[in-house]
Amino acid sequence: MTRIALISQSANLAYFAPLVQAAAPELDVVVWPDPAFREAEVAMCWNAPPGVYAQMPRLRLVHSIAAGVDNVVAGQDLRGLPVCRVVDPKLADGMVQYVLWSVLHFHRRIDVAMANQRNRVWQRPLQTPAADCRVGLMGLGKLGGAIARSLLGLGYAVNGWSRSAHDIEGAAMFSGAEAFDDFLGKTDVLVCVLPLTDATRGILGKRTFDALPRGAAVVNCGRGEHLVASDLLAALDSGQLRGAVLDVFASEPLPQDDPLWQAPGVVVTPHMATMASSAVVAQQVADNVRRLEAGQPLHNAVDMSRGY
Ligand code: NDP
Ligand code: OXD
Repeated sequence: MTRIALISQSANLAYFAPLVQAAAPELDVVVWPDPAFREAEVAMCWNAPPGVYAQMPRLRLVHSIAAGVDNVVAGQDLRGLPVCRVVDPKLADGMVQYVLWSVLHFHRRIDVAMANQRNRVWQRPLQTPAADCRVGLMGLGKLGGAIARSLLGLGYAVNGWSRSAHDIEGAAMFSGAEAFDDFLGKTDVLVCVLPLTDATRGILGKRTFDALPRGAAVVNCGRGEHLVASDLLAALDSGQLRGAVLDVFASEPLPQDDPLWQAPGVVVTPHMATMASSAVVAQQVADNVRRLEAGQPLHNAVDMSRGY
């Protein structure tokens, strides 16, 4: 009987046990730190404790419960193990909604209206057509591609930046490090939906902010470690940036004393941009375990040479 271990150092994944069991009754499900995890062939993880796979000699598959795999591979010796992620079209729907709300916040100057409300000021902020608002998407994968198409449908000017070249009708496409500054210079609202890798860590920092037009805004829905928070605060302070919507943080929950909570122009949300349903996650993991056992190619396997 194949054993699957639910592993997280920050969340109690026990709620997945009945869902995985329902999707694959033949599996033996255990929850870390139950010592039985050591004999598991499959690790189903969010924020895995560093070094945990080294304690699992029978391990054959690492499966993230999320779209990102950064926190299931960080600090681990993967010894060539396959790593899979969750890809769910409904996940993209949620992200599209969140990013649309963030873009509207800046494009329709809701941020200005809210600041005015706090001072009882009745003043209509400048309103401009969507076509005049240039949204720059960092990442054009499952999520970024869906965001691009939705925003284009609403009339926004969409620029996209990715590692390899893409073609999305109606959007201006940029790829690679050499095109980054050009992309930034044409962006009013910068949206990050990149995966966290060695190449993208800290990418939302001073150099990037300085290359944006003065008064641009930033939305981070990727990972907290994309952002250099001190650089963001400095850019807001100097007026280089007008505001930021932040959904993800290097430390979650965001610590009580973190300056981002109170920074003028910053909206903090608790990693809620989107989430796959637990039943869908359990089904996708169960399907992949069956594929593993049958020697078939796995779905949504991550290319660990590029880190996503
Ligand atoms: P994908 O793997 O489908 O897409 C990743 C995109 O990022 C691709 O377009 C890729 O380029 C691009 N990219 C990767 N590295 C670089 C780089 N160095 N330079 C330029 N572009 C790069 O991922 P998803 O769209 O499914 O998810 C993206 C991330 O969103 C997740 O990893 C996760 O961190 C985050 N997320 C956040 C959630 C939230 O609630 N806040 C929920 C779900 C996900 P290319 O196309 O050329 O390969
Ligand atoms: C994900 C997330 O990566 O929830 O799916 O952040």
